[in-house]
Amino acid sequence: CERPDGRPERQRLLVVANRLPVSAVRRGEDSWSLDISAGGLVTALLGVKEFEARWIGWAGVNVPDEIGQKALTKALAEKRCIPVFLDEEIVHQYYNGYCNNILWPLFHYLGLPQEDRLATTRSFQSQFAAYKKANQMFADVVNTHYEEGDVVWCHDYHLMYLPECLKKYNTKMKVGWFLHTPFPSSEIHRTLPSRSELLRSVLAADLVGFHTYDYARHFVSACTRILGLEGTPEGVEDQGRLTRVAAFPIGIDSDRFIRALELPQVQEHIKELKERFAGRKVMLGVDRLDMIKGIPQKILAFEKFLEENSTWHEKVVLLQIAVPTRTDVPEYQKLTSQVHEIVGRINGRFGTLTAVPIHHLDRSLDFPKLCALYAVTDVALVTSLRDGMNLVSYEFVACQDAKKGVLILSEFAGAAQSLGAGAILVNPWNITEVAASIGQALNMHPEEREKRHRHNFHHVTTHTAQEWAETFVSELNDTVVEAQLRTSK
Ligand code: ADQ
Repeated sequence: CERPDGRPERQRLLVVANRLPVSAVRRGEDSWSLDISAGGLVTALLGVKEFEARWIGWAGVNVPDEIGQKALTKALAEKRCIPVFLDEEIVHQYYNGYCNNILWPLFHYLGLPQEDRLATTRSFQSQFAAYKKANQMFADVVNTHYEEGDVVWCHDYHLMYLPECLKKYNTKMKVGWFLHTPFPSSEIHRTLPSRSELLRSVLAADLVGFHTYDYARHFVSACTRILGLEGTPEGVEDQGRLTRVAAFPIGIDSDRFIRALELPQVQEHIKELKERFAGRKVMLGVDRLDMIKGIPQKILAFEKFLEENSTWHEKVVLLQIAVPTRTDVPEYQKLTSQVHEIVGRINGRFGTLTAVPIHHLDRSLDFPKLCALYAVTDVALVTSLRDGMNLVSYEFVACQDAKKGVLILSEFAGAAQSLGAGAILVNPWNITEVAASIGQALNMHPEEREKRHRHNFHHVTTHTAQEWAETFVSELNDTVVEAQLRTSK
């Protein structure tokens, strides 16, 4: 069954990401239970109906024995998932080491902690070797399952070495690579010892995508300055071969959030929350507990607001929901204690027998509770120090059509470029400015709130996750056709 352009009706899409969209728990020697773990990427790709998608990635567990591997492979196949088995040493060096200790902070402009700097410099080569080895293992699995005409879509900073490995197997494979984090200024990228190898490998892809035009521009300028290649409006050219580079801003499945608000369970939560916080304005933060999210900065700005606005004491509450991540990493443990300490101090300072100003939860909320919280919020606070996009700001807007609450948004989140006209943009490092914005948001006239909300709601409901994925894959198909035409001339 073919379309007029010769492509099959439902093209096969191999989505390659470090983690599969399911969490696996071993129940016995040869039995596993699987849970779909929802996140931005999972929701985005589950909503895309045009393709027959298969996922390739690590299941997040060490499975050293053959019986376990066979059973897990079989269970995952029912969910259209294909595992890459990584042993503990590789995970330690590739995932904890090179990905999370080197690339993640670097791409978010965060330096390494002082005490880790030298240690990281020493272990750099072995971690990069493990990174390449892991990427090669992903490539082997892709190559085994690849069929002619498939589109291979590689995701994120974990797999920057993958495009080159794939093209070595088959130059005709259609390969796209998308980065979910920011791509930093070339001056930052050039500090990475493996800077050239990573850029060259990414350039082996046919299409390279980023959330914003700025990240794309940083990437092209890194290729120009570090590799001496020519940057063009279309991308990067190397000896007549063009790698297309462009911005593809991600979105959410907005309908899923809007529909959820009608569910009786969500309505029930909304009622409870309204009763619980009656007479108080609700401010909300929802983040993974990560350095990049600027949680201490957000809480300090709220403290400053309370210091300067005694009339608001007991009339406003900040709910900060922070889901712990990378809990085995000392720096993340330090961040958790730091947040707890600041929250304790502020609650001690401004709390009364009947009300505390901050409710901080170290946990994930289920979808109905999350939607209800978004819906009752008056002001959402997103203070990321850097963030590729930030989907929480999109989810908040999707749930606010009744209330028309205000979004305070860091100018360092990619979302600032799409929701900037409706949000109050802030520099999260400037707590005086953030505190003033909290006052502005709480006192905003309903007409202005409505106008700002309309702008953001329109954007969030028209630039969806599905549209993002379809645009990327269709651009990838077109890029490959154009390249074939160019070489056949
Ligand atoms: P993240 O850094 O994880 O994603 P974000 O885009 O905000 O950041 O997505 C987080 C997701 O997790 C949201 O869907 C949110 O609802 C959920 N979540 C967060 N905290 C939660 C909690 N306490 N309880 C329940 N759910 C919670 C990375 C990049 C981003 C980029 C995305 C997608 O860092 O910049 O936007 O990928 O490309």
